[in-house]
Order: sequence, then C-alpha cells, then structure tokens
Amino acid sequence: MMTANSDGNYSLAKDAREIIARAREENITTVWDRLRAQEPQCGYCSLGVSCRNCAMGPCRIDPFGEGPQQGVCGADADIIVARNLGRTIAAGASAHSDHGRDILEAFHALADGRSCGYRITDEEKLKALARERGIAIDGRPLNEVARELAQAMFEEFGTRKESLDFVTRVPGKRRELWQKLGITPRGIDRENVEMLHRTTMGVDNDYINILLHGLRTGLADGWGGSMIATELSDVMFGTPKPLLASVNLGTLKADHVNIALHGHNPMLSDVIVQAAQDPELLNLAKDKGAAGINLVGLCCTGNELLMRRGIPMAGNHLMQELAIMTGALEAMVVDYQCIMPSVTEIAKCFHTQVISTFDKAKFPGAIHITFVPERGLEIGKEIVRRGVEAFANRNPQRVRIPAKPVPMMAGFSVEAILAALGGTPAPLIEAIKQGTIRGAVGVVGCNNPKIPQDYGHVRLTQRLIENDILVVVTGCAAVANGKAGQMVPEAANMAGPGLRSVCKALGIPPVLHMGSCVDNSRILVLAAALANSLGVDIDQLPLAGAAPEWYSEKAVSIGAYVVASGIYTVLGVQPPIFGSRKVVELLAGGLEDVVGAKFAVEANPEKVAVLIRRHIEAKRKALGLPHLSPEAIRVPAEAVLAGEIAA
Ligand code: BF8
Ligand code: SF4
Repeated sequence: MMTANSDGNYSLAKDAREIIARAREENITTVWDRLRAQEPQCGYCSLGVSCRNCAMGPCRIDPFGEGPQQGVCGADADIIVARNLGRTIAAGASAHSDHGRDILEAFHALADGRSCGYRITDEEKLKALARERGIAIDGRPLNEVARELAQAMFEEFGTRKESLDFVTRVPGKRRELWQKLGITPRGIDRENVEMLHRTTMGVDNDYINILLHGLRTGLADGWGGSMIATELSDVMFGTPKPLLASVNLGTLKADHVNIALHGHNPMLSDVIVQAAQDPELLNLAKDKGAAGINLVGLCCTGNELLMRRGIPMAGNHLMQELAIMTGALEAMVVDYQCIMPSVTEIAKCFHTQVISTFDKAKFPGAIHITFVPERGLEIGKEIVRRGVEAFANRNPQRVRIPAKPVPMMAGFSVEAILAALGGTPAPLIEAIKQGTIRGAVGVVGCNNPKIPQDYGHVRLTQRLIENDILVVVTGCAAVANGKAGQMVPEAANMAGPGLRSVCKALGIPPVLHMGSCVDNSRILVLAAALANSLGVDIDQLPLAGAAPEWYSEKAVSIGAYVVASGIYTVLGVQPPIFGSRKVVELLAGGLEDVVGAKFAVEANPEKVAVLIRRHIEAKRKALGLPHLSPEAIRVPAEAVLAGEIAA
C-alpha cells in the first residue's frame, strides 16, 4: 500500500506535490517535515495508556505487562484508555457545539436587529424550524419568530432538559433504544461537562460506563450543536442548492488580489464575500494594479462558501501551508479550528498577511481584528482592505500557481437531494430496493500527514462508486474527491452501471458534497428520513461511514454519534485505544449488540471498500433485498497486482 513518508510521496494531488518541492528548494518546513521530526511518536500515547489527569501522575501502563499495570491511583489500562477517549470526544463535541453557539448568537443578534450584514435568507427553513418546535408563525413578524426560535435553541445548551429537541427527528425505535441505554442527549453543555467530570480522578471507573457516556456526548454534538450550526447557517446564509465551482491551488489568480478564508465559521466569511464586491474596494484593487479581488476557501470555511456561494476551494487541511507558498496569497483570514499555528511562520517567507478574527483563537504573528456580528460588514471591509493593500508587497517573481482548477459540483443539502428526487426519498429507496444503488456511504473527515494526502478518500470513493454505492461527502474528504474529478456529473462514467444510470437521469455526480464537518448533521437527517420512510431503524439500512484520513478530535465525536445513530464506521487512522483490549473489543465488536453498529480500523482503502461492501450486502440480505455473498466481494485484482495489498 501507498504509505506516507516511504518515498516522499506525500500527496496524490499535483498542486500539492509541486509546492512541496518548492518547500524543499527553499528550506521551508512543512507539516510532513514536522511529523518526521516527531518520529518515532510516543508508544504509550499512541496506545492511549498514558494519563496526566491528576498531579499524582503522570502515569503510564506498560503494554508488555512487565512494568506497572496501574497508575498511582490504581487506574488500569481499560480505565485510562476509556477516560482519554471520553475526553477526546468531549473536546471534539465542544468544538462543533461552540461553533453552533456562535452562529446562534449571530442569529439572535439578527433577530434583535443588532447585526450588520446579515439577513434571513431562507424564510421557509426558519418557519419549518419554528413549526418543528411548536412556535407559532401565523401572522407574526419573522424576526419575532426568529427571536423565539433563538431562545428555544439557547435552551439546548446549558439548561436542564431530558432530551434535545432535534431528537424528535430520530426514528422511534432508535429513540427507545437510547432511552433504554440512558444515552438520550440532554443539554449540549451538560454532556460535555459531565464527561470532564466523569473522567477526573476518582469518578467513573467503569470503562463501559465511560464509553456509553462518550456516545451520549457525541450525540449531543450530532443531533445538537452541529445540527444547530447547520440549520441556522442555512436560515441566515441560504440552504445550499447544486452549483458548479472549482477546486485546487489553481483557483488562485496571478493577476488578482487573492484572499483565502480558512477555518469553520461562515459568519465572518459570508460578510467578506459581500465586502469583496464593494465598488470602493474593487477600485482600490485596480489602483494597486490588480484585475480584481479573488476569494478562495480552505478547509470547512471554504466548504461553507463553496456550498452556498460557489466560491472556489483552494484546498483541504494539508493545503493550508502550501497555499501561502504559492506566493500569490495576499491574506489568509482565519476564524477557528484546524488552522495550524505554523501558518504565521510560513507567511513570514512571503508577503501574506495572516488575519485572525475571533478573540478565542489568537495566532501570535497574525494581525488580530476582533469580529463581532454587530459590525459584521464593516469589519469584513476592513479585512478585505488589508488584503488589497498587501498586493503592493507581492513579488511577481515569487508567484507559482501550480495547476489548473478542476471543476466540482457542490450544494447537496438534504433539501436539494430531495428536490432532485422529485420531492421525496421514494425514488432513492426504490433504487436501493432494486439494487440499482446498493447503498450509501458517508466518506468524511480530514487529511492526516500519516497518510498520503487524499489517497484514502479518493481510492475508497472510487471503489464504492464503481460498485454502485452512492457516496456522500463532507469536510476535507469532499475537497479530495473534488480535486480528483469525482464530483462533476460526467464522473457518472466512473460509477457502476446502476449508479451511473441514476446519476445520468438526474444530472448529478456519483459523489455528493453535503457540506462542512458540522454538516455531517445533514447526513444524519437524510439517514433518519430514509429509515422513517421505510419504517425501520437506521441500523437496518445499507449505509456506512468512513473517515479514511481523520486527525481531529472532532472526527472522534463524529464517529461516536454516527455509530450511536446506528451506522457502521471505518476509521483509516488508528485511534489511541489499542492499549486496552477490552475497549477495542467493545468498540469494534460488542457495540454492535448495543447500538446496532460498531467501528472498524483499517488504513488500506482497498480493504475498507471490501469491509463496507460486505456490510452493505449483509444489511440488504437482512432486509430481504437482492444481495451478494461475502465471498463475491474481494479486493480487485489490479490492486493486488499493483502490490498495493497482499493477495
Ligand atoms: O471540520 S475535515 S481537517 S477542516 S476537522 Fe478540519 Fe478535519 Fe478538515 Fe473541517 Ni472537519
Ligand atoms: Fe495517574 Fe490516576 Fe492521576 Fe491518571 S488519574 S495521572 S492514572 S494517578
């Protein structure tokens, strides 16, 4: 199999390779160099058996059984591994949910008439959300409805509730199961705080009990914080509809002021899109000798803008340093999450200004401009002006734009998917029943320098679509597939005959971009809608999830809520749990009997595709649908011949 670092083959993408070569020439350190400098990484931490939860420690368990088997307090490997995993889930769930709360606060300011540059773009969605919560809408001004909705959503965070409101979207059987297991998510903040409490020394010492609360904490993210972020972003910035845009570093323009918007929260980037159209700033750009102002996205802020505005996408996680190294970037505007602290260091080698914007996310070496929704558009203009002014400092000799942009379709919200199907999930269900489409898989998550960039996403997706499995993508996975050309309607030709015919009939790609990482909540809503219309639980559907190149704590939280919602999930990078056999056996085995789904860990996408296809066929069999036997599903001969996998 292709492995990172083995031959300097760090990325599948041409644009990345070319700029990595430049980094070598110019002696600029990148994420791949820093990974190499860290190797070998700590074995105790990799196995999850080190603990520094109190000052009697730090402690570690000897995985070979020769040294200590307990920390100073008496915690064994099972307790330590489960506690560490629980804290990781809480950190990831907190990141998504704090993002959701920021959106909610901006929405509240909008409802109160205190914001600048925002409006209610999708009135229908606002009304639907209000109706869902029993908020009266008839004859009331929209902002009054919005204010009451905001209040109801604030209640989802800190106050004492028995269940989050969005749980009503979950199929009844699953809700009953969660109730029975005691994992129905209550307040979002509550589950996170309770996880930190439980994992402090001397509280929860039962690894099963800790892991169950891990699922509950994840559910408070997926059906809580993330869902609030997605739904309210749709109300304010518009529910995505299919559109054609472009992707890779070729989206940077040599004759334009280039401003990259990086991070996760659309509330700043959306006003920057408005600011970049300001005639005064466009004139200023012309005065400086630029043909115009070109905005591009990075990571999930990029996905938010791509989905709703068709703003071109410069790249995913591992492209953030490389985008600066094109020498063509005037400003990198960052909000929060997944922004490497290294960007300010790399920016020093070029003329790029890094501009940080959230008081909770400061970057020494960056210019900090505090963002508040009350002055949104004004601040957006100030930021764009800085970018335009930096154009004068650009050295044209240093500009290297390494590729031509690749076209990519995005904008597949649940609403858009249902609209493409004629308003109901029935045609998709029919196609699944007949076997034209075998099932659907969410390929999500990050890049991780331990895996050649994009390889896990692109190869897995290829194998799934050629076997008639519809792929839905979010986050950095979506960007990887976009760069590889898998996300245009013509990519239907890469799919198997069944999926191809459906895609051609609908004019859609076989890989549907559903948004940023908080928008994994869209996948939950779609899965619930399919289950509800079939009258089954989610775990009975021929669905799966995969995070082939995950790195972030947020991905662990996503994994927790996806599995707890009943969807089998394969991780491509080993989580630090292998120091406890019991924890591994539970998560990759016993959990199936508890929530109807489990995790698997497999780095090789050829093998992942086999695992997932066998899983989907088993689910089809259980539903009485036409299915293939497990023996019929193997790693393709060409992958074996290419030496990518043992025969
Ligand atoms: O939230 S996929 S690297 S950018 S964590 Fe980050 Fe991972 Fe990308 Fe978006 Ni999600
Ligand atoms: Fe060590 Fe226990 Fe303290 Fe962890 S909680 S550092 S295992 S004494």
